[in-house]
Amino acid sequence: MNIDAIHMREINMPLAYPFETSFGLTTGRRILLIEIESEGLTAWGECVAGEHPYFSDEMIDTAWIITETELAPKLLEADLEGGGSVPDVLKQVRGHRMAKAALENAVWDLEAQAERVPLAELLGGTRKVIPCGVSIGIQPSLEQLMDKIETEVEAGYQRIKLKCKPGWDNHIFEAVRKRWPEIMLSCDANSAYRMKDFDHIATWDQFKLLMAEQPLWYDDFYFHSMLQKRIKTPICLDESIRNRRDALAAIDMESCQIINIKVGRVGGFSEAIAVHNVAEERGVPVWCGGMLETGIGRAHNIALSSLPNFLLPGDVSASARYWAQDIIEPEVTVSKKGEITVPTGAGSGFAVLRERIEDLTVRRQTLRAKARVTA
Ligand code: OSB
Ligand code: MG
Repeated sequence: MNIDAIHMREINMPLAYPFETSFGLTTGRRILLIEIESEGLTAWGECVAGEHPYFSDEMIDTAWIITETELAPKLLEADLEGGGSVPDVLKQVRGHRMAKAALENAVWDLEAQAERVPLAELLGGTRKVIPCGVSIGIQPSLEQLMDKIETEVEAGYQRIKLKCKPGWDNHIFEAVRKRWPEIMLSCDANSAYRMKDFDHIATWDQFKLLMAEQPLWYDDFYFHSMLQKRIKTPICLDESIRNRRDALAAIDMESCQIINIKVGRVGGFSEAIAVHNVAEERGVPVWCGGMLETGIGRAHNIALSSLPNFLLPGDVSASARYWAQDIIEPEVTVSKKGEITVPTGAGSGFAVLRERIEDLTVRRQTLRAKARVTA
């Protein structure tokens, strides 16, 4: 399979609801989309790098330049077997995993279309439906938080994850547990705590959280393993896990009992599957994280979540929680049971709304393959 052209574009989309984490507030997204053309087919990928290098060291502008100057030219020269052969083509470039993932995932999507199979099946997925949770940002007040949770619990979501930070933790956990003693509840600190907070974090055990996500440094395993020895609440790692070896190290060191897999964070579907498999072999459940994706990235998250060791509800939720209008059709919807049905059509199973994307585009670039000499 040869790639004839790679179209890069930046779209700007306001979020329907602002999203606040311990590292900042997001009101709208600037998103790098990739469209690849190959032998009459076209497939899309979404780069999940943020507007700032706050969640990771990548941001949309670094992803743009690396894609344009390094990654896309390498991909255009390669003779690909499919999505699984992309990491080898891009391996000379260190890091920039979110930029790489957008390209690799588009190639997997293309391969699924060419083979006329659902992307989920091509990735090794087995589930017909996936269980869904929501990630609820830091709110201006406890009342607003309680209203949000009420809405999501009513909608059927199976797990509520609360973003937290020092000063926005115990009092909200307490209020939520008082009102909903039984819901599946977790928290995500995005690295907001330090060693001096170990005793404080140990008090969370009383709230029966399903997990505490990435409480400490974004690049740490060792101190998370020290913390895990002190608390009963299972630690889940997000930011720290960049690849399969990290997952192995974290599991062996007992730094976590659960892993959040974000396909962009680990560099694409190949590595996401490798993390999934190594966790499965060691009995560690995984779930699929979210990065405020448009429908393009969301469709890819749904396909990935259909793999067997995605045992816990992910942060993959309905399009309407993010966008007044999504850029795919149909929009992603969640049933009253809190499930998304995995599409059974070829490729991602969703149609991309090209006109709507055109309207949102603020920057574009096309790279084409050099004329190929065929024997
Ligand atoms: O840590 O999971 C995170 C969004 C941006 C950056 C980091 C994270 C998140 C989320 C959003 O939690 C989850 C979603 O897409 O709903
Ligand atoms: Mg997280």
